[in-house]
Amino acid sequence: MTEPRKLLSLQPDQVIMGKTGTATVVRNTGSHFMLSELPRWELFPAVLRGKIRLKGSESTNPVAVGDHVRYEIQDEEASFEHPAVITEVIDRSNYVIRKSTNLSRQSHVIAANIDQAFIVVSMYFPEIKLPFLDRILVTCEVYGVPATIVLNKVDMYRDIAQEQIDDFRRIYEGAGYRVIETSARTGEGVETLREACRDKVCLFSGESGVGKSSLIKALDPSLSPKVGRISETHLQGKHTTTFYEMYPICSGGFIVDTPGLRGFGLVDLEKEEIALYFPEMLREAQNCRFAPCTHTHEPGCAVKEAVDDGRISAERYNSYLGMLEEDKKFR
Ligand SMILES: Nc1nc2c(ncn2[C@@H]2O[C@H](COP(=O)(O)OP(=O)(O)O)[C@@H](O)[C@H]2O)c(=O)[nH]1
Ligand SMILES: [Mg+2]
Ligand SMILES: [Zn+2]
Repeated sequence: MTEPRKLLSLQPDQVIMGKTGTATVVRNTGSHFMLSELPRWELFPAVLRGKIRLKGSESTNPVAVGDHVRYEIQDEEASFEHPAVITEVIDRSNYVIRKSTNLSRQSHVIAANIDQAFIVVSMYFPEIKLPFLDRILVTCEVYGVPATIVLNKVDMYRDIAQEQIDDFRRIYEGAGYRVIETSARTGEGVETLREACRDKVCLFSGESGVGKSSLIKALDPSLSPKVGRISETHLQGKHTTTFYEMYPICSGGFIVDTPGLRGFGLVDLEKEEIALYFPEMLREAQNCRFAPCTHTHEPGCAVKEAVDDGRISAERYNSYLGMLEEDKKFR
């Protein structure tokens, strides 16, 4: 909490009861929010003022974890009896949403103001599916959230799959993404990951079972195991009962754990827009003869040329073609 006001230094008739401040939403329990003035980790309860609730458009939660809010408190310190009142949500730099799978088309903001997303994958156990990874990377690009790929469980398959690991790095580093190899079991790469998280608000996402919770515990053993409690199946078709939470890492930085890859729904994209969110295609597309270009059949397509001579990986290009095809299905 903020420094107590020095009430004693004021004349009695100048005493102002209550104060205002700015803080970050670190938890949403349903009945109230917990705020902290990051990077300090001193939580205090807060509630919404009615009008913000009304402003919340089609999203089921107008205030999300990661939101920067202004608050007012009546007393010296907020308490559950007298919580702080959130008076304003400051404009978000970015956010990720999850669309409900039912027909209501409602969306739920998972987290806001994310500095870095870590997309956790494993080459095996569970076996990686590149088109799924590419879809999540596209989603991050659309949301304006910088993504880093974490290739976890390397202890389990490095001996048998070094070549595949090298290929994986070639594909994704070539596309412009950082790849960090880790093992939550042996601790390999954990220090690198810790550095990448330092002083940032981070989002961990990835298929169930890839080791997100294990990595978070490897980063900070004091964090509670309930980090990974939200399961993807639990979320299907629901949109109001899930609450996300931010966890402080002792070495600096904050993590929001999210459920599997389907956890954040694909955004609505027009066919012509998809290539804009493959950074390496965007780079090459400037040299296409026609604009717009779908990069499929057009003569003088610089993207296809780049695929042919290996500057764009065939795997990424295939994911792109798949997204063009399945476009409608993912809405
Ligand atoms: N060998 C090995 N197993 C791991 C590693 N990371 C996680 N696991 C195991 O994989 C399983 C799933 O891990 P968990 O952290 O729950 O995955 P989450 O669903 O992504 O949160 C657990 O049995 C972990 O012990 C790793 O780096 N190496
Ligand atoms: Mg988990
Ligand atoms: Zn083209």
